[in-house]
Amino acid sequence: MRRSFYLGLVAVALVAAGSVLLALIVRSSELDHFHTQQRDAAQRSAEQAETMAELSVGELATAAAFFQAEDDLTRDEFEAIGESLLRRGALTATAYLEEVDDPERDDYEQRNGFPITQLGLGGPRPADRRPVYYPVTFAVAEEQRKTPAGYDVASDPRRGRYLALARDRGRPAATEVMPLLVGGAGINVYRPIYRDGAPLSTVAERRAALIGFAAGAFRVNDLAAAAISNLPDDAEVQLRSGEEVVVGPEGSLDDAARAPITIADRTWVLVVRDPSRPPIGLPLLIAVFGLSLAALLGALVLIWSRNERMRELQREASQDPLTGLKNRRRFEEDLRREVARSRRDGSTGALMTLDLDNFKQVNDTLGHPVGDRVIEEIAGVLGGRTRESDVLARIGGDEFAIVLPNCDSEEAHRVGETIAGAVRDHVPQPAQVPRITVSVGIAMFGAGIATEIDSLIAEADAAMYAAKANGRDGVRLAGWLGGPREED
Ligand code: GH3
Ligand code: MG
Repeated sequence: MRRSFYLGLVAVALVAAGSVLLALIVRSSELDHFHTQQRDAAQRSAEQAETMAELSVGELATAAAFFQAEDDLTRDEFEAIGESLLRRGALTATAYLEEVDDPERDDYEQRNGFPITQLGLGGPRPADRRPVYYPVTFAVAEEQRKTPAGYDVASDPRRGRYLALARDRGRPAATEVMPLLVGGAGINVYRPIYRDGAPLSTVAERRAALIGFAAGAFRVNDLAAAAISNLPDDAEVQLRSGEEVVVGPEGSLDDAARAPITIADRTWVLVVRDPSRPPIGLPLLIAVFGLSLAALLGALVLIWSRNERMRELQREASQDPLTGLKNRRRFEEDLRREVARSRRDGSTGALMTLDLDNFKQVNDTLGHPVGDRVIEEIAGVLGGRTRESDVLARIGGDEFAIVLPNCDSEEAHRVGETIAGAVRDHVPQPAQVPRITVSVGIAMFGAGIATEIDSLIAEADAAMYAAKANGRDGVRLAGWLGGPREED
């Protein structure tokens, strides 16, 4: 019983632990799936932003190639190219600035209505070189009367060093995020343009061959907008440059995915956090269901074990510990029930008491343990000679009793003889144990026989003692002792 109880408890613990484990596995796989999706989304978004930037940087290459190939550009040609580059977003602004010799300056100023020194592009034009176009990112006269302001990028130390970097390295350079002249924060990409066919192996050669730059600008907001176009509306997005947040909410986003965005020679990090985490519903349901099942099982195990214990106690209370037969208390209960039933049915039954003959000798000569063993063996013999419906009990030291329902005195006598014969024929172990015999007394009960249980037992005992007195190893019927009993 104890073993089954502990096995039950182990099963309960397994169900509880299993359900919690299953819930955790389901939750972790849901989160894994979610994180993979979030990572893929961040990756896709970064690629999208990169593609947008690459297109623009590519346009710069086109523009650079054009400038490089042309020996010189007229104002009309410049405007046509500039227009096309503006339309395609490769440049944010263009301005054609004629370089004029000093003698022509007045004339130029007169024609254009503003002093060209404002643009920082004065000075004589070298005979062997085409005009140098440094990027002028903004040049417009907002009001007719005002002088237009031009912005010579090379003169700005913050931007100028990226121009120098691009020129010396021979490849596009991206600035850090800075305020753009066209408004908003963003990055500039400068691509160096060298004289066609010039040697470019060393920094010195590249510096000598430089004829200008193609410049592009990306507003970080546009970059972020390109990145988030395929993200859910409620996604939180940051564009980071190192640890600095360039676009998006400050601070770090918990449990977010990161993907690099590389533009020219610089890399930014796109941080994406999708707030629509998978709900905890299913794993919670599994855990609650599993734990409830475990609780139910636990309750069942407890109830079952209590019932088992009760049954065990009942068995112990009605069982003879040596032989496993019914004990005297249980025997009397069963006898009372059988007597009442026989009276109801109008049938008769027999009570048989059996006492081993001279059993004391076995104990005295071979010891109590051997005596015990013999009692057990005889119990086995009696069990083999009784039916399922009979009541067999050990009611004293070497005394047994059998209730035979639905039988008359003749049949009872016959059964008594058979049992006595079986005991006599039994060869007890070990070999030194002498053959055992038994004296049997029988008293009848049931229809027409008014007898209390105690006197019925006393009658059977008396018959049994009569059998002893008659030389033992025999069967006696109670009716033969003191004449027939009174009928009801
Ligand atoms: P009788 O033929 O008159 O019955 O003689 P007996 O020697 O069998 O004597 P009696 O029935 O009066 O005594 C029963 C003996 O059985 C007494 C005791 O030594 C022995 N006995 C009683 N209970 C146990 C038991 O549980 N185990 C063992 N080994 N012996 C028992
Ligand atoms: Mg005896």
